[in-house]
Amino acid sequence: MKTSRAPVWTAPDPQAARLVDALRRRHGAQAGWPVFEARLQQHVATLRDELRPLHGERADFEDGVLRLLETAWSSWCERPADLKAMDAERERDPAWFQSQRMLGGVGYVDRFAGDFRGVEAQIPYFQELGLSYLHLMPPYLCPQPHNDGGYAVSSYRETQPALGTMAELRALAQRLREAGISLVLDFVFNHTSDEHAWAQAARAGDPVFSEYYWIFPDRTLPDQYERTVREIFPDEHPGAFSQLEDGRWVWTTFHSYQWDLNYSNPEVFRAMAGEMLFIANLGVEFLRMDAVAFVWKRLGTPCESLPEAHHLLRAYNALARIAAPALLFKSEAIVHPDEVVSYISPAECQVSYNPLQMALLWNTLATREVNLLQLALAERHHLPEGTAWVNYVRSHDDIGWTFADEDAARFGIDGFDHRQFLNRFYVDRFPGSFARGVPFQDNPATGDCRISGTCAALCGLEQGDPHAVARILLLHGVVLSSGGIPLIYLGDEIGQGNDVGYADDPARAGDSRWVHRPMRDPRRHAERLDPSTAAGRIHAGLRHLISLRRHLPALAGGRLLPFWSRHSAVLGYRRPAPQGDDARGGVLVLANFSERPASVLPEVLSAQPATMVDLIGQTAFDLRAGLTLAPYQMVWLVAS
Ligand code: OTU
Repeated sequence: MKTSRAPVWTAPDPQAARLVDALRRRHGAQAGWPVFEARLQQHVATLRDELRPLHGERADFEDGVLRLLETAWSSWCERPADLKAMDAERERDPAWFQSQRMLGGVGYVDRFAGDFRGVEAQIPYFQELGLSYLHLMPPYLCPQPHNDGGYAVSSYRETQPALGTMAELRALAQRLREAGISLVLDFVFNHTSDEHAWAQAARAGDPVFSEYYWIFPDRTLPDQYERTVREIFPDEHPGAFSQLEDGRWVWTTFHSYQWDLNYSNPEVFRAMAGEMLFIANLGVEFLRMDAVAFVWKRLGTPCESLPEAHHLLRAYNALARIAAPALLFKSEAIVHPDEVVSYISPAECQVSYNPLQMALLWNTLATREVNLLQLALAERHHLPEGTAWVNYVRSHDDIGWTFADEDAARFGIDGFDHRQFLNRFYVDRFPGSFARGVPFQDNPATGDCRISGTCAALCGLEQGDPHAVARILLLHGVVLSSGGIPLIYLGDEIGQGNDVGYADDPARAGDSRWVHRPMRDPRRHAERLDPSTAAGRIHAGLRHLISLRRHLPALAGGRLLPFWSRHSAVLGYRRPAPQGDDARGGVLVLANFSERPASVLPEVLSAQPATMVDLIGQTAFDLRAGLTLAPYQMVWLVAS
């Protein structure tokens, strides 16, 4: 991505120029104007172009864009000076998040630290781990007790009282920033909770706010839509709609208390843009764009990843470039890999979860065959300049088996059957499985099922499997070395196990994802410094990998060259040196995904230097003799 210092010129697009002129007439004399205008000049045409396919046919389209820009201007006026300074800094160095020092952590405010002040008190712990990015699960006001872990937002401008005040959240963002940690929050923009003021007005029959959602008088259209949309949370309600007390039906992709917003109404985009910029001004540096695939609907389609969903995201992005340019977007699309990448570009979402790598890491542990993961690294890892993967082992969500069936078919694997195997394996219904997961949204009608469970539980730590710690470190080792921003689900760094108690809490019982959202366990946290415990071994192993990574420039950015080990259980890839392609300065990663020793033959390694040193184990290898990896061993080899 090129650094673009905005030249002052009149936008060639006459409509866009008219918009700038109109705003200049109103605000041109004010202090913040020149900087705002420079960015406006640069992005206003894009903003308008992205909105045109959505709302361009309306007579009041231009007026609507002008009102949107008024929102952007007031938000810019309210943006604190230190964030404006960060805006300029990030524009000068747009590749800042590609550093090998970037490391993410994610957790719930209440479950990890009680409240915002509690999180603040954990900053030294985050620094000990090396975090530079902290994603807090949605802390916004939400219904009680059912709120989908915060993903049902009742107000984007209020916090859950139990977590603290908005002022405390803002202060936390600042403390984190001072500690070199970027705050990441969600923008839950596909839906609001049914307790949001807009939803309450709609429920009461207000015609203006009824247009904010997809509300239908009867089942005629819902029935037609349901012919082509899939069920996301079938445990809670079948199909995509829920019935209101007055008999009308509202679109609820997720729970019945999460109402999908109607972006075909330009008022919705305008209102939500204001909420987004409000969140940006809290000091948020990455916005996790929740459920991006679902934001646009059209009859006769799956209503997922429609072209308009991309226009929407790019319009939000253009607005951010104008009024909060330090803000970057992270896409959350847990869908087919071709669709996942369609959201990733500097103009749309600069970073994205990598659900394919995540799912295939678990697949590889189960099968002891690297085939699919190796193929994904070879063919699906490369991203456009200026963007990055967020690689992760576990998140707060379930594991869905989102690999492409056509990829699996290349190895003679049937996608459907293989998913059935993986589900059985991870819920311990397969002989010899080491995993102790739980099914999520098991749908007998379609055979779909996803998996819940903590990293430790899925790796076999609970029942004392002797390889569990090595498996946990292996998965994290790939995430830490394959490029992009690694993201640790807080608790996994000490091997926290499943929280089976969720089933006794009526607020959580219906959602098995709570099994892997345990409260922070203070005892295990204390054990992290004790090498005789599993927590201590995991924590020390991870910290070792993290500190090695910080000093390896080859692990910055996302460039990766696949290395075919010719052993079915050994994953391989090279991270080339930042300059040049020679082996010197680069890192060769080899990882054994089985509980048996695995040998890579000398001829496979013949193009590598004769002697290489594994940084993890501090061992030199004579590659001319081949290389034998211990069970679940990973090596990061550099030329000696
Ligand atoms: C996301 O996940 C969040 O991560 C979940 O925690 C929320 O419950 C949900 O949105 C609603 O806000 O289905 O199981 O394919 O891409 O959007 C997780 C669907 C989910 C996913 C995703 C969704």
